[in-house]
Amino acid sequence: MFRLCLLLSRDLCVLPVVDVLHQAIAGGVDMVQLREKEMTPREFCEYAAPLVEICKRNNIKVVINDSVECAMALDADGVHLGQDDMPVMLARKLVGRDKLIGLSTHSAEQAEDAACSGVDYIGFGPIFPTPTKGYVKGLGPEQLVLVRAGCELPVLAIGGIDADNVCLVPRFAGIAVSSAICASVEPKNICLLLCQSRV
Ligand code: 3NM
Repeated sequence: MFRLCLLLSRDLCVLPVVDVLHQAIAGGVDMVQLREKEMTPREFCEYAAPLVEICKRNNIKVVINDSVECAMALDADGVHLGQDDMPVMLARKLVGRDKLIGLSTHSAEQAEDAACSGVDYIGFGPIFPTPTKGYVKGLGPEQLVLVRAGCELPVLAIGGIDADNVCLVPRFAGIAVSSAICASVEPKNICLLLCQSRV
């Protein structure tokens, strides 16, 4: 089970991305997802390779958003898939049993389907509205209770979570956070605050 996943996106960062990553690790993140929607695979691999190394050196799990190919090429710990990405069964064939596969889910039904799909964890959201992915409405933290009822996999609540509203997210869920950490001038302190809410 993961407590705090940093969704690291370069364009959201106020500080240099490597500094954000180091601070987030110092602040207690236990998983990092590298999420870049605008880079070519070549740009992404060059950008991501040193970040993957930093995570490995610090024993932090690192997963790659969307691209099974890049995840494998970079020898990341796994891949995080969306509902429209490669089917989980096929991704598993490629990455093998030892790698993590995460899946984004957006309803209790999708979470229930994920339970028997062979993924290692699910993301569930958006919990709150968030400009990061253009969601003007959140599903609400109370939906996580329904998710838990139909799916025993580790769940990462995602979407609009920050230091002020994290207390509303049930503690059985880990959290995945992007802008509240990346866009902060003090990522370490934000991570410390977010982690405190999970104990
Ligand atoms: N996925 P922030 S919400 C990438 O609901 C992503 O599946 C979501 O960024 C989902 O912490 C989201 O800045 C954005 O809101 C998360």
